Amino acid sequence: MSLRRTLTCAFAAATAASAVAVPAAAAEAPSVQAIKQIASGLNQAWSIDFLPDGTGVFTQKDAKTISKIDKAGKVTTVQTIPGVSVTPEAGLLGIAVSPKYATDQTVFIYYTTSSDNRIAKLKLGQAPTPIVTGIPRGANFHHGGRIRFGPDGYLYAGTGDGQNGANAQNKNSLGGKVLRVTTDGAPAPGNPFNSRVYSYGHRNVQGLTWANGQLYVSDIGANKLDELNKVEPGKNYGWPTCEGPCNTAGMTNPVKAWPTSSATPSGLAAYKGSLYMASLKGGTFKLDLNGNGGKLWTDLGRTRDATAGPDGQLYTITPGAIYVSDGS
Ligand SMILES: [Ca+2]
Repeated sequence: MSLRRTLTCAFAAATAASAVAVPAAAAEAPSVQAIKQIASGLNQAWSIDFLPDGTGVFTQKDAKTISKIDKAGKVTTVQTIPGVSVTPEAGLLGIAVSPKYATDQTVFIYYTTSSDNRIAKLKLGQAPTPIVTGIPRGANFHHGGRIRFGPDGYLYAGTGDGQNGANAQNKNSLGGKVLRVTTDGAPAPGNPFNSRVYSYGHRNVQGLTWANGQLYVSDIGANKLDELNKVEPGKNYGWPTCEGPCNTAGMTNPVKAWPTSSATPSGLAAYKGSLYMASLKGGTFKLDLNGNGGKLWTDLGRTRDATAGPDGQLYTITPGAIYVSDGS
């Protein structure tokens, strides 16, 4: 059975069973690819992170839900987040588990409201408390949304320009930035401008990861070039003056760029020495640290997130499903 056929059957079965509760292990891994579907029937799944016991917690953008997925692939919806505004790119987006979860039981989320994008913290099952508000939102697009804790213990967020390129160059705007904050949402100590801003000149950052201590981010371009960037504090990554590499003084070029027709990158993971970059144009890029490489798993269609799990597996999120693999 082809992967496409397997997926179609799995989706149909999941839809018939329930639009919310998701049956586990709906499809077998095709023999030609070392990747296995562990959940299906999801409504714009967007991001996953893990509790200390290995349980996954993931968001569904359009369902506005946080769910758990256990090691057997059993999905349990924990809660629906109130006040979430859904557009083609907006909704309940990123999720990050506190590195001190064992003592603080705190999870962080990034979501869109009718007036902004924001980061909130919560205990699972309880109401969220916003810690960063006023990240610009556009009518439909460029919301950013990925959040990850760095190796320094601070929370990093990739934001979008809110469909206003000027936000990206305005250091007083939270749009078009990488932000770095404490768990209370305050500027993290050592930030370059004594604000929440860590880097600027981004368009729509949906991927963040660290390899050998270096922060890498993916940034979605407009209609020419998408980017993989090595991010340093205080640097200007060019948008909207530059899309892809350019020769403008004071602007930092990407490590690698791809035509927007082939990439449209989202989540980013460092795993087994490579970077895995989700692609909304289908498949997942497997890249070296200079951005060289190609795509895996193009049969999956668009991929939204890539996250290294604590179980040693690579998790791939598509709008409808979750997969695990060994990265090959
Ligand atoms: Ca750039």
